[in-house]
Amino acid sequence: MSTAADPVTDARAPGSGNRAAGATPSGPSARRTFWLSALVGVIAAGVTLGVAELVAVFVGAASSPIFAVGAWVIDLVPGWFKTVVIDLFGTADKAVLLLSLALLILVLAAVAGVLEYSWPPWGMVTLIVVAGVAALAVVTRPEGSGILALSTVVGMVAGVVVLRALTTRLHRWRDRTRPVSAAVPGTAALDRRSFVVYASVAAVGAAIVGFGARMANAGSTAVSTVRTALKLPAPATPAPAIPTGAELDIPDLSSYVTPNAEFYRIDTALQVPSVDPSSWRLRIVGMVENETEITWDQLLALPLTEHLATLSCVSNEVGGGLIGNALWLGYPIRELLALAKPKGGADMVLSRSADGWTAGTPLDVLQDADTEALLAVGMNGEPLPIEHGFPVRMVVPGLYGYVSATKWVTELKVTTFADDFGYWSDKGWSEKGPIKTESRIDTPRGGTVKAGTVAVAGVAWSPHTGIDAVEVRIDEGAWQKARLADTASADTWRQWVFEWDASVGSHTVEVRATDATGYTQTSKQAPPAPDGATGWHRVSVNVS
Ligand SMILES: Nc1nc2c(c(=O)[nH]1)N[C@H]1C(S)=C(S)[C@@H](COP(=O)(O)O)O[C@H]1N2
Ligand SMILES: [Mo]
Repeated sequence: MSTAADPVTDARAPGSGNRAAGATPSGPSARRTFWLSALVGVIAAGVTLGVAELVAVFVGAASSPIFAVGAWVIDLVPGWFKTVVIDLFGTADKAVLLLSLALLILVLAAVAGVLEYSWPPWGMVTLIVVAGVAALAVVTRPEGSGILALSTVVGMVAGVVVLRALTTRLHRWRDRTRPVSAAVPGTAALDRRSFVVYASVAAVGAAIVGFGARMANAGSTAVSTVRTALKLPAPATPAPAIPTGAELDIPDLSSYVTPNAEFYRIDTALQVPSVDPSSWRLRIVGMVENETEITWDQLLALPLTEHLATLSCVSNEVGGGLIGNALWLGYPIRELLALAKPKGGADMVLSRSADGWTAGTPLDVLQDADTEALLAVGMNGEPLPIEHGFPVRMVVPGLYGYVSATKWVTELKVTTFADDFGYWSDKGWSEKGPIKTESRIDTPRGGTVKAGTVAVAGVAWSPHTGIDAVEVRIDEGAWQKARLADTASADTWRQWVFEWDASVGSHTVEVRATDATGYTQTSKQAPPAPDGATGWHRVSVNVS
């Protein structure tokens, strides 16, 4: 910013009638003052959020107001709206939510600034009310508590101080345009400097402190350090070795086991819950003879089982990527349920996460001796990644994640479908969610290929039932058998390949699978809601 000339007064010099010849430069125009007062509001909001983030480093990441408000919005909006947003933005839905929230805050902040300048104390009142709502959101979250309001309250106090101080400075500067201000000692240049310096320091300070603190909060450093240092016990019952024939080794074909870094992630958590294993507990409550509680150390001391299973999201479109196969390490849930002894009449287990999310799983599936439903602690040879549920989650072969795969799980409530419902089942999704038989073409995924033999390959799944056959057809011709890769069990997807003698031109390729019950995938196109998408995956390929 130039100090030699005063851009404010220079710009409005011609025709401004309120300046006597030879008078000192005056303050900003009315119009400019309006925008500066809006800017004051934005800076005050920035200070509020920046300071709140800073305090949250000490009080706990769950006290961050913007994330608590975001989480609140997620829980409050109706199911159909969520479905629309997820359809439009897919897994970017959270970024979109946070961006909309930031925009709303920007507008409210500008309004607060303008109000405080022209109609005090209504700007302050606005800031306090908005911060109050945010504090309420923080406190009422499932992981919330009264003390967590501290971050927002301290941030709010800092914001009010800055709002007042900057508004006062803006008034002083602006008043230079009025003849009466000649009586006040000083010059517009000095008043301007006082405003600009205060505003810049507050804005830059808030940005640096806020950004730094946010990084610290997002890293949830404490729990990731604990996780890195962890060594899980070896399984008492290891998974059988994966047959070498399970992996076809075709470029662009999904690997049989999905690496953790590539495993899809779906949850409602704007901020990943940080759950320390040393304070983690699982309570088994509800319709049971013995209410049971198990700690992390007790869980690890039990004979653990290793099991390979494919997990899919009900929101997965035909051909979509919301599915993965991993080696899970955990303790069979049926054994824990046997300790708790469910009472007659119960038919559902409502599992609850540290962040309040719930899933309703059929009790008989969890008790079934042939279903490796696990309380999992390990994923592909390491502790669960934090975003995949560290320290403990559920994995139930054959069921979509929304009715079974509770991450950061802390409670199992034995109950009935008549009395309880899981998070999504209350929002237009089916209460039962067996994974549908499906298949996907991974390669070629469209584009252009060379004429001659083309390896068309992909995966097919019907977890817990198993896949018996995969067929491919070209240009809606006759169905032809693809070659199925080996599999470790019926609980995982299977790779398949079809050697296609591709001729020059444009072609369509389709796939369909038949599961171990003899059921062949329906051609009927259905959207994911309410209980999973159906239809044949089809790609268009140019052959040259
Ligand atoms: N706590 C919690 N657990 C959850 C969810 C959630 O929103 N919160 N989403 C479920 C859904 S819909 C799916 S598909 C799986 C996804 O697990 P992943 O992210 O490890 O792939 O987690 C399930 N467990
Ligand atoms: Mo899901």
